[in-house]
Amino acid sequence: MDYEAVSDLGPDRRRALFERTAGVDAVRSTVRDIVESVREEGDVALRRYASEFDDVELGNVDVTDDAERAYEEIDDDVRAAIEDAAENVREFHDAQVPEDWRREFSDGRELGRRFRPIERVGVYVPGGTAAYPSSVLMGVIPAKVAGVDQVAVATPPAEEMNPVTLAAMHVAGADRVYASGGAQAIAALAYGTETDRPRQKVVGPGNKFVAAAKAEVRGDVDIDFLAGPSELFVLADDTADPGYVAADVLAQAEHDPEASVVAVTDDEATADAICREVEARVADRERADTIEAALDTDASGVFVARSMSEAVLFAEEYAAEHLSIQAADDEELLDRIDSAGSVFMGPYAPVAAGDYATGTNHVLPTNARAKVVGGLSVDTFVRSTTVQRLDEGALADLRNTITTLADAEGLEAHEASVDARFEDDD
Ligand code: HSO
Ligand code: ZN
Repeated sequence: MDYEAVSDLGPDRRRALFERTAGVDAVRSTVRDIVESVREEGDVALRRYASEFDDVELGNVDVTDDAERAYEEIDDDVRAAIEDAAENVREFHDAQVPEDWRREFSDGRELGRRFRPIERVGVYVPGGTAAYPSSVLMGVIPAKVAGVDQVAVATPPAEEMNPVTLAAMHVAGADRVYASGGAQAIAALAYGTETDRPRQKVVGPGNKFVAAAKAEVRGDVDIDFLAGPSELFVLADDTADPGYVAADVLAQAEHDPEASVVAVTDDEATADAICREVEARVADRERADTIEAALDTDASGVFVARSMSEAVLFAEEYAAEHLSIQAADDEELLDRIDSAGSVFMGPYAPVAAGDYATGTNHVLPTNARAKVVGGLSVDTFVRSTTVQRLDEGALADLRNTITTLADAEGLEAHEASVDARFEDDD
């Protein structure tokens, strides 16, 4: 592969890089039909799609009981790894639990916020060509830490469901497990079927069909954000190890042929070395075909900027799901970037560490949504309520402001509701 100069990028290439849609728009109408069928036919539709898309003759959609069994049966070292990762994820999310508060802002005017968990949440966990027990932890643990009572997880059906994914459901504390995948699973979680009631919020990553289905049900239920195929942006200077950069690029590219992986540096020799390392390493990867397809799209590439400032602007506009900074003045560079889902600082923080085990969440906004939203967290699963208490003096202080505005809005009963409190005094 060859590196390109940032300054040479034409409008089409810029659009592919900065307005990533990963094919979601193209499948919207197919997905709309699937969502409609599940709404109308419930489990019958889920069974039909399981047979059509997953080649599985589905018995029970509910496979909750299999999770505990899988937990007992998997290898000890895999069970220990799930528990280790789960502990770090739990610890990091415990630190996010918001506290209720009340404060007197002026004499007799007390205001506050309280936080309460959503009651019933659905978490989608992708399957397909890989298994994602780690995504089970990332979706379920924050919900449980937030205090969500009923967490249902849906993951694609298989003749033999992946035992590690099932075991992770048990470790994370999922209340229900459903064998359902793709757009049909999102519809089932959102609208319910004979198997289960509708959920109030549906979260989790997935392919373009899952992302399109979430866009479809949004409005009827809450969603987190559209988390599509993986993205990586590496910001590297001439101190970066090109082998590490290449290894991280290949790692995120193996998720999906439509993954977007980008490395930007201000140093030509580093750019060239990254390209050579990618070429040298790709053939050894088991999922080389997927990686090559991802590297081939217009949304991926290795680029040389005229300066680190130009590279920083590129990173900000790209607003990556994962931003890796491998540069001498990494903290300074980070200070200049506001938009990224999760940031990996220095040579010893490969993105894979956060994918599995540092404790941060790996369900993150893609398609430049990091400009407006953060990744999955405890906040995703709580709602806030504001509270106010006024004493008589505080209401008297506000009386004129309230009645003047109510009058300006032509809402006389509002005005009267305040005046009523002072009838005895007037
Ligand atoms: N990098 C993915 C998460 C993941 N990686 C799961 C490995 N397993 C999120 O974009
Ligand atoms: Zn990953």
